[in-house]
Amino acid sequence: MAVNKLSIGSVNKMTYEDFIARFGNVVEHCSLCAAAVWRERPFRDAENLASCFGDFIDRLPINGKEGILRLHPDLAGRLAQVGQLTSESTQEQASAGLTTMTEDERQRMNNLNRRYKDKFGFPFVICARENKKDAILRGLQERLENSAQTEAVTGANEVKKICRLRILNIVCPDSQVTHSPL
Ligand code: 2AL
Repeated sequence: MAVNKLSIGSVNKMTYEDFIARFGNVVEHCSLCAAAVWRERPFRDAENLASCFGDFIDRLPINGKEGILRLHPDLAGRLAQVGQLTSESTQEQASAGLTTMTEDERQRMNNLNRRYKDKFGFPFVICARENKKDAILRGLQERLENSAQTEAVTGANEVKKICRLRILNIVCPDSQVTHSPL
C-alpha cells in the first residue's frame, strides 16, 4: 500500500521511464499497457487515468485480452505457495482470505482453476479485493459454464477493476487538474 500518494499533477509531469516504473504493473506483468497509456496525458484525475487503462484493454482484440489474462497468477496457486507473487497480488490475495484457506478449500480452488485453464487456455481472473474466498469459489464454478469469448471479456473486465484499485493505491483520488478558461 502506497503511503505517500502522488498528485495527478506530478503524474502528468512524469517522464516515460518514471511512469513505467510507477504504473508498469497496474496491469499485472503488462507494462505495455502503461507504455500505451502514457501518450494520453495529461490525465484529469486518478479515475481518468484508470479509464485510459480500461479503454486500452477494451480496445484489445480477444487474443490480446486473453494474453493479458495469461499474465495473471492463479489465485492461491503455486506462485502464491512459494511466495513468488508480485507485492500487489500478494496483498490482493491475502485481502480475499486466500492465505487462510483450509486444505480442503485450497484443493477445491486448485481443481477448479485447473479445469478452468484446461477449458479456456487462460487462467480464471477475478478482482480479489472485491471478493472473499467463498465468492471466488462460487464465481469459478459458475464461470466454468461460459463460452471462451464471454470469459475473455469477463476476465478483462476484472483486470480493469484490479487496475483501477492499484491506481487508487498510487494516485491521490482527490487530486484533480483544473484548466482555467481561455
Ligand atoms: C488476481 C491477482 O493476483 N489479484 C487479483 O485481484 N486477482 N489473480 C487472479 N487470477 O484473479
